[in-house]
Amino acid sequence: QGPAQILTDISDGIGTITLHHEAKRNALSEHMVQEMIQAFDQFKQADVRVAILRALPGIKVWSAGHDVTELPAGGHDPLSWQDSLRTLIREVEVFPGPVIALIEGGVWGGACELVFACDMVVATPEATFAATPAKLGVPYNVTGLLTFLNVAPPHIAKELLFTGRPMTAARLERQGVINGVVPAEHIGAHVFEMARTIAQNAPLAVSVMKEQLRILAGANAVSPGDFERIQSLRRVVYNSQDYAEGIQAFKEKRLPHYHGE
Ligand code: KGA
Repeated sequence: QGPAQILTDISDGIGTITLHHEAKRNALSEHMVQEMIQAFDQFKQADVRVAILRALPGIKVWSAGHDVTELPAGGHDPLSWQDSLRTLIREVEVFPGPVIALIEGGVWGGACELVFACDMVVATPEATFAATPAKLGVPYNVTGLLTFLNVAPPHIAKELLFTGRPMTAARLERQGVINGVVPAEHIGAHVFEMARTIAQNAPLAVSVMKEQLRILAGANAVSPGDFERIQSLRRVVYNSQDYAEGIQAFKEKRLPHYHGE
């Protein structure tokens, strides 16, 4: 199994998960994701009312996103239902209490979606957020795109997804995508205060509202035909040479050469 890649803490009904695999820039490996799922289970048993998802204070990279070495080389859906990132995001969405993301440093790719899938997001002024599927040639999946569309205005979601460039916390706060920007020295206290306020409220009311909001946010009527069309379009992308090139280039630490085929 190897050493733990996260730290957990429970106090006053508030559970904290701290990403702690700095050597790999907190990439969301299968290993780390399994540990996070176990932590959420432990929080449920301990009647945790609010969860906080963070990395170590002062960190430069909050998370580098999906562990690219675990993405299939080609010919397979890189973001299928059982994929570790997808499993983790569902876990956050169905956790009975709110999950607050506390962000210092850069947030990349799948980690950007994970953070946007949290119920609230507070970041330091230096934090940045990048959605990278276009950089790697990855056909992002349907619920994944919906996470972006449910929190960001369409033009901002598209700028994130099409450019793959990091966007500042200040810009995302102005757009209402994240809840607040708080200097590093105060962010811990700020988020704990937010969590304490929620933890003092009626847990059933909070958790049932969260579940209702989750169901409403996913209530998009896509016909079976449209869904199959989306899947077939995505299949063209993950079967392409460009997808294989994107993953290979990452592993070889070089820029990819894309040809659109
Ligand atoms: N997956 C696997 N390993 C990773 C990784 C990732 N996403 N990101 C970094 N690493 C490894 C890297 O290979 C190196 O390993 C170590 O972490 C330190 O990275 O020491 P090793 O064995 O060589 P590095 O690059 O030296 O650190 P840095 O100079 O501090 O730069 C940090 C950043 C975050 C800027 C850099 O590591 C980076 O660009 N990482 C990739 C970010 C990214 O594009 N993520 C998107 C992943 O895709 C994704 O989530 C999806 C599904 N998507 O976009 O669709």
